[in-house]
Amino acid sequence: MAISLPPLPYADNALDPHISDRTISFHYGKHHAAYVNNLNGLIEGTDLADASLEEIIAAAEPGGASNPALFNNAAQVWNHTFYWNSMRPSGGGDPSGPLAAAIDASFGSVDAFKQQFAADSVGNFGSGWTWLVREDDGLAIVKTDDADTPIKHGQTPLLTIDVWEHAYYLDYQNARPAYVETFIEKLMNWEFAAANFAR
Ligand code: MN3
Repeated sequence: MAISLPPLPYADNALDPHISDRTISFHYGKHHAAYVNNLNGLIEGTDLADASLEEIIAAAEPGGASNPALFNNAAQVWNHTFYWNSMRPSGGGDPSGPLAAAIDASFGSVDAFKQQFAADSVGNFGSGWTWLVREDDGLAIVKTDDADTPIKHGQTPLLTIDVWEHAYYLDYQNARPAYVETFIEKLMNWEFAAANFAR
């Protein structure tokens, strides 16, 4: 059973004007779809042909000798699906309930979290991702490079922002800080984060 491209959780133009349907058409329709197609080509006829995405990620070593192409494509499929769900139309605002309490405990305040998340997203050199994750002793912000993903490192992702240039260049050109600020203030899906936190 091949890995499928999950449908977007909203219409192609639902995040406009913050993320345009033109960006979605390339980022989801070309980049994310290509990772799915590449992955299916890599697993076809192998003992991973019927494996879940998470099983494939666990079976491949990031950058290791075993199969970096397998890891990169599988992790990028997983990361992008998580990214689409990390945004919603009319998102932003503040968390509530147990997640808000956990953010206060780990970062001091929601505003302090937002400042650190923005700084780490802007400062993540090159292509990668910035994540809010749950670790054994609380919440943390982690940056990953290229396709790397927290699920490979025993962390539970709650939210992510894609800071590869293809995520924002059509709408923001080189202005990554403007994309990051818009993501936090207008798009961030706290309900998704809270649901992941409650697992
Ligand atoms: Mn991307």
